[in-house]
This record gives sequence, structure tokens and C-alpha cells, in this order.
Amino acid sequence: MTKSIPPIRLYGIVSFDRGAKAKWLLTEMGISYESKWLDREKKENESPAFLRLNPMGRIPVLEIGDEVIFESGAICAYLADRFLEKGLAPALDSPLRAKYQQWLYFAASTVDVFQTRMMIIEDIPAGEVRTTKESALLEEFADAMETLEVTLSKSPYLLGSRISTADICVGYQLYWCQLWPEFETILLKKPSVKSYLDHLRTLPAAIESKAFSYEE
Ligand SMILES: N[C@@H](CCC(=O)N[C@@H](CS)C(=O)NCC(=O)O)C(=O)O
Repeated sequence: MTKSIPPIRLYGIVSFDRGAKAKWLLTEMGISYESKWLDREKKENESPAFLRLNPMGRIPVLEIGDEVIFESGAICAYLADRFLEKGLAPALDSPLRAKYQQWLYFAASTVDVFQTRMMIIEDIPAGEVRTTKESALLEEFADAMETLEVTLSKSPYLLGSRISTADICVGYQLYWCQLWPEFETILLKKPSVKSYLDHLRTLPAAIESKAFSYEE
């Protein structure tokens, strides 16, 4: 018997916002969904109706049946587990589960944060404080990229030979970091990380969901 899939709606503001990860995942799983675009100029993400879904007024938000979830990483983790049979997450008792969770959190709390920290540093007037903070951040980024390099030099995906939701989350956030020349210079020195990212960009579900569409 095929499992019934409740209606799925994903709220976003632009194709490349953090909801792109969930779209890529849903596309990879072959699950259809409705995209609901909010007009930021009209402050639709601050409307009472939307604030009932996410009181912070941030996107993405996912509605699935009667459930409402915000936080892009949590949305992806939830979808992958809810549709476990699609093979985008290892089962709870799989030996791959610990590493899977490690990389999911790495995407949300380490890689995503590099870009937001860089944006804050960019607002500091040029001088010693800014230079010191930027060097410290780039050193941390280099450590994170070396950590990824070690894993990706042994297998094409983070968990081995198959793509998982961890690759979708890490790949999307890495792509964003790469838009800063300072991060890109470091990333390009890691051959396995570079070819991993180049490969992810060619995947049909990534292309269809416009996950890497910022420049286009
Ligand atoms: N940690 C949150 C961050 C959510 C977030 O900041 N989303 C941005 C777009 S990617 C947003 O809502 N921006 C609205 C705005 O800038 O007005 C997540 O991963 O979902």
C-alpha cells in the first residue's frame, strides 16, 4: 500500500532563500508541494496570518497536513524522517545515523553561521578590530573546510556513496559561503570539497528546485 502524502505548502520570499533546501529535498524525494511566495515589500511575512505560523516572521515555513514547522534545517530533518522510505536519511538504528545528525547540525550551526558572522564583520569600519575578527573567522572556516575535506576525500557524499539530506543542507550552505571571495579562496584550496560542490550543482533535483540560483 502506498503511503498517503498530506498537502505540503512551503512559504518563501525568493527562489534561493533557505527554503531552497526543502524544495531540493522534496524534489529529490519526488514529493509534490505548493510554493507560497510572500511579498517582502508588502511585509506579507509580518502579516497576522503569517505570524501565526512563525511569530518571528522568518521564512521558510512548512505546512504539512496540520503540522507547521519553521527553521529550514528542522524542516529538512523532519521531511527526511517522515518519508524515510525515500532513502534521504538513515534509519534511527542505522550505524550512519550519528554522522548524519552531526552533518545536519554542522550545516545549520557552523556553516550557515559563517555567512551571518561575515555580514556583521563587514559592517565594522576598516581597521584593526575588523581585521582581527575577519582573520579569526577565516581561520575557523579553514578548519571547517579541512574537516569536510578529510571526509569527502574518502567518499563522494558525507555518508558514503549515497546522497542524504545532510548533503543537501551542507551543500546549500557551502554554496552561500562561496559567494564571499574570502571564503571561496579557502574553499577552492580543498579539492574534494570543491568537486563535491561542483557535483551537487549538477544534480537534476538541485537544478529543478533552483537551490543554487543566486547568480541567475
Ligand atoms: N535559522 C533560520 C533563518 C531564517 C531566516 O533568516 N530567513 C530569511 C530568509 S533566508 C528571512 O526570513 N528573511 C526575511 C527578511 O529578511 O525579511 C532558518 O534556517 O530557517
